[in-house]
Amino acid sequence: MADTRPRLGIGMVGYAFMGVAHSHAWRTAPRFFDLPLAPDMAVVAGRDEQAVRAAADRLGWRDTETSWKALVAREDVDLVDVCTPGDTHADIAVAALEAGKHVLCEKPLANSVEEAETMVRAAEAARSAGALAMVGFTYRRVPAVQLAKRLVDEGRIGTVRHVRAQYLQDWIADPQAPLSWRLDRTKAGSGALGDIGAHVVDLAQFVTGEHLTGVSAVLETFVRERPLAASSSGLSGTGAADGATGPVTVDDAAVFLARLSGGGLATFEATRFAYGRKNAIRLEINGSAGSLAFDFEDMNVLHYFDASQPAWEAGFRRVVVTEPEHAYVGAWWPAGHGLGYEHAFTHQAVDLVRDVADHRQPRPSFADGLQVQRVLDAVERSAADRSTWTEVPAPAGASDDPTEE
Ligand code: SOE
Repeated sequence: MADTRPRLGIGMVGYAFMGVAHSHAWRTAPRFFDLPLAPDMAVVAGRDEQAVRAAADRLGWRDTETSWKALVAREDVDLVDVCTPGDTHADIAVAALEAGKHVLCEKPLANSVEEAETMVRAAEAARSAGALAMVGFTYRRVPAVQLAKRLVDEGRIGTVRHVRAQYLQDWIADPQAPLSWRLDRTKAGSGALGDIGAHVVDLAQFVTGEHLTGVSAVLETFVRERPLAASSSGLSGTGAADGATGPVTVDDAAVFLARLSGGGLATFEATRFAYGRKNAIRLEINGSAGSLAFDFEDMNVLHYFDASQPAWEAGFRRVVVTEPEHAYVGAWWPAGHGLGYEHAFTHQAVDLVRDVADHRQPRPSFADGLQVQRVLDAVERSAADRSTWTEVPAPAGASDDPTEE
């Protein structure tokens, strides 16, 4: 039966991990959700013609380009999906918005506050011409996170006193893990801070409805030299090249305190050195009337403590967030069957298509992305300012120099 819905031509730039996740979302969204527009996976762009052609065949894109500028210029592209490293987000998103295209840009929005501000200005200018922009903080669209926000918004935990947010991974805890673009400041902008810290900053602000007003931070790079990946040293195959190494120019871990606009206190941790933690996004919120706790490694569950319970029966309630009443869940499986990492990307695509059809500003907006970028920048400035650090004298006979045995 012919699809009578208006077409929404999608053009995606980049086809690595995020490109794969976004492609899955564009393929899946119209099959599980009623959409007012029909997403058309028109074209994917990548510099290597043979590789991008193979990616298009594998991921379901109709055509390819080897230049993002050519993709942006195409008449059959209405929305540009930016799935590239952070050093290209601003150029691609601004060009697309100026060409009147809608934009979905992966997180973090940019590699600097200045770039993010430029992107916000372009988004504001483009909106008057009908083009809309969203930044891809997908974890907001996990049903358990949506439930957490609903409980906060309904006052069920009262005034927020504490937020405890962690994003723990371990994929480079091995010093022999080779260099990648994520460890190169010129490409990634920062390390764990911008890659995964950005997610928990956005989550904390989204769920509480508050913003961070100030931070005090430490950053650390534990492993400063790493083997070059064979592919980047001109050798064939993957894995480390023989002996060649290169510098790590980003943080391996970020730890910071923060104050929230509602008066509460927050602690954040983002690290890629937490052996055993693969993608552990943990958010605990303690309020004046209760608490919430979420762990992405158990992503279909939200723990809720209602402080009004009588002491003899009080305890955290383990809510299995798989009922049709829960956000997005009704489109998927019966209660108890659960969702995964990829579903939040599909929810992101669904909401963006509906926002475009209704000419509604998508959230998180580029302005939301700029707020996160300002937090990241404040963390880096705080970490660089040792004047706020209070030394503790080493115990007698001990050294506080980590390089000394
Ligand atoms: C980091 O390893 C990463 O790939 C992030 O960059 C993504 O945003 C997150 O969804 C999964 O982990």
